[in-house]
Amino acid sequence: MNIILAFVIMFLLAFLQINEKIVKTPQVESKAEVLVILTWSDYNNDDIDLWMRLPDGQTVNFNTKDMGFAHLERDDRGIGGDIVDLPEGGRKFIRLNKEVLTLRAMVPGRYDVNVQFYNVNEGVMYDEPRVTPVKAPFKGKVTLARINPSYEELDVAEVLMSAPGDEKTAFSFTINDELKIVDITHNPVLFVTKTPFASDGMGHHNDAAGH
Ligand SMILES: [Ca+2]
Ligand SMILES: [Ca+2]
Repeated sequence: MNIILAFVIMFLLAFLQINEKIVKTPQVESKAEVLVILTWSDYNNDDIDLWMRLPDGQTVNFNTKDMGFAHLERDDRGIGGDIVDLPEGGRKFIRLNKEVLTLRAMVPGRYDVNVQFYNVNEGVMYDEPRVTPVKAPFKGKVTLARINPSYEELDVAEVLMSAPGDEKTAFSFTINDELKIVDITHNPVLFVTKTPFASDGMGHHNDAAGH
């Protein structure tokens, strides 16, 4: 056998194995079982919040991001946080309006997922001053997806955000004893506005119960 050809084949096999590893890495690192993804127009400046009520009644939100197996990856504050200071000086906008909540385990029980309009951020698109920001009313999109054994979207809900303080139910779902997601409903189930630090509709913390 031509020794150069043999080397070429060995190189290609090694290369393919490396590529295969790169492709597989995200699955290996992903420990999430369920994703709940909130997105809204990247050209809206306002802060809206994703909330989940767990079977034990506790909630995951911007103020309590980590509740064991349930975790909010990031509180997106609309335009706040989209401004990135560059190491060489200056600023760049990375316009993104997205919050992701993960369940790392399938814990049986009923879950409620709501979105609340937290506050309005006035102002222009600093980097694109001729672009008019999207203003309320606007719609948020909430996706419910399973990760294992493969990515599967189970529901996509739209929530209309009209004014600060608005609370809308995206969906509720049950994880049953067979660890399947069943009984997805869209009936309004309000729990956010009862929480002390939720938006009071005035665009700031409602701390009436806090002092
Ligand atoms: Ca937010
Ligand atoms: Ca943002």
